[in-house]
Amino acid sequence: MPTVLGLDSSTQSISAVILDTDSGELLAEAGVNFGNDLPQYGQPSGYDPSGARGEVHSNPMMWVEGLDLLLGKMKAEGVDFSHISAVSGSGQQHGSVYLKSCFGKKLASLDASQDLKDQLAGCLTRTSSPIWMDSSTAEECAEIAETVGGNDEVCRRSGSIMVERFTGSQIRKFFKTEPQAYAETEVIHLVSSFFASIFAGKNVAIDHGDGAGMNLMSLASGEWDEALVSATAEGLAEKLPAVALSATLSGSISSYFVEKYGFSSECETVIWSGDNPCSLIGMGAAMPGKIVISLGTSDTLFAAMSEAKTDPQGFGHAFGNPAGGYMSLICFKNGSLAREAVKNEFDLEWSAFEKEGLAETPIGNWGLMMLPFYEPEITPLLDTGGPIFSEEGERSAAQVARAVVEGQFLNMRLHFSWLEVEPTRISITGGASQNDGIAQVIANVFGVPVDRLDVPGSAGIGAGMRAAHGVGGDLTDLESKFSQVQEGSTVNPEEGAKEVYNAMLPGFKGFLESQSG
Ligand code: XUL
Repeated sequence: MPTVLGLDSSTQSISAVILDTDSGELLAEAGVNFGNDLPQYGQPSGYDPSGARGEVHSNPMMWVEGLDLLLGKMKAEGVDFSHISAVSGSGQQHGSVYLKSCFGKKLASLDASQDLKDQLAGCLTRTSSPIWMDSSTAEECAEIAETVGGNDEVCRRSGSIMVERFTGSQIRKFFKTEPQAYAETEVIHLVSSFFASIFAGKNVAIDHGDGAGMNLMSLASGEWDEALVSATAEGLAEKLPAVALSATLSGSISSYFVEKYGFSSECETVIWSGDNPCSLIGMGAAMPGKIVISLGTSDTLFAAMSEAKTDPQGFGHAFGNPAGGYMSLICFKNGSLAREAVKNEFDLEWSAFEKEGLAETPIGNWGLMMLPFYEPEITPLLDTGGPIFSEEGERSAAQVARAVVEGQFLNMRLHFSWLEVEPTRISITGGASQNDGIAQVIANVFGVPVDRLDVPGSAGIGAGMRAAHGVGGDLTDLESKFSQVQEGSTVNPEEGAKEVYNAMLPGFKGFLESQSG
């Protein structure tokens, strides 16, 4: 079994893991943080903070420069890329990159003595990429839904109602506002397929996992949905790459990586997927039965599904499962940035969110509830203009620290019921999952044990596992090696906690509804 490279291009960073799929060892890991390592782009959290009217865009050349920086750093640290048999990756979902016809030609003849950024910058027709945090396309969502016959029909076709952060409405907005640049666009990639193309040295396909997050793919057939594509923008069918199974091989690695970083010219490339589908694999949740909560810039809850189920309320989504079949996904925009906002506002350390910190306040916070929406929330769709509390008055830092996490997970519990699964355990991943206090609140709110897995970043590990799967590796074997519960990491619910939250939930629901207008 091979040594593989898994990359993860996320909102705030790009990182890599090298896995030995024989021994189950993590051979190397490294990362580049866009804010810290590439401050010249002025995007401290990985996106342009000056976006107006809900626009959130990133500079795709910052991502590309991040990749060169990452591989250069690893090489300088002595990492030998020549043993890697296969590479794949994970991209933040929904973000899109708009390219001229020269992109394909440039990829086929990249010069290893120059940087990717200098060679590819001239191929963009749109210098910025709308990303998943963007909420500026309500109008376009409504237009597409109306053309296709309403949101129920969009959901039946694509697995989700029209969603502002999904790629379709973003493409329509570009088509309407910059028709000339749209016309010059030969290909529109997702973050995942953009990077996959760079590695393969040619334009490659979008996979079913990430493709389903565009409001353009038919969930039933796994092909582009003609009605949705033509309702989105004129001539779009010709600008979309093919859509393919996640385990699709895309040929040997581009000579750029062979010459510059020492990869073997026989290293295979496997098409990339979205971060949540990759995390599903990395968390060992490819088969139905496991619920995963990922605590990142966004918090997500996902699980494999044996059949494609859709959320009647429209907040949840059905995507392709990279292992075959489907997965559900619910995304909460106010994840780590909201927790961080509380930490910064009260000048707290993360330890304030640990068990000892949260122990200063009781489970249920004396009835204090918070809608922890520092950014307009997407589940549910709600713009409260900042966090709001159920009670007026003075609040201690400890109370607010508890309130933000309780609010986040009560909201999550309220919005996952359409999956109709009664979890018996939950696996958690992402930066904040190592925080015992936050893990305890999750266990208490859901009333089940919470496991931490031995994987440092489930999207990157999942990408590596997908690379191995693409060249014939067995997913069950890979899961047994890379997706094990970290010893001693399980957090059990505290006695009586679930009852407190059961009692709080109707009040929390009412509080949310009172703000929805
Ligand atoms: C999922 C979503 C986010 C991004 C974050 O629908 O929008 O989880 O994938 O990278």
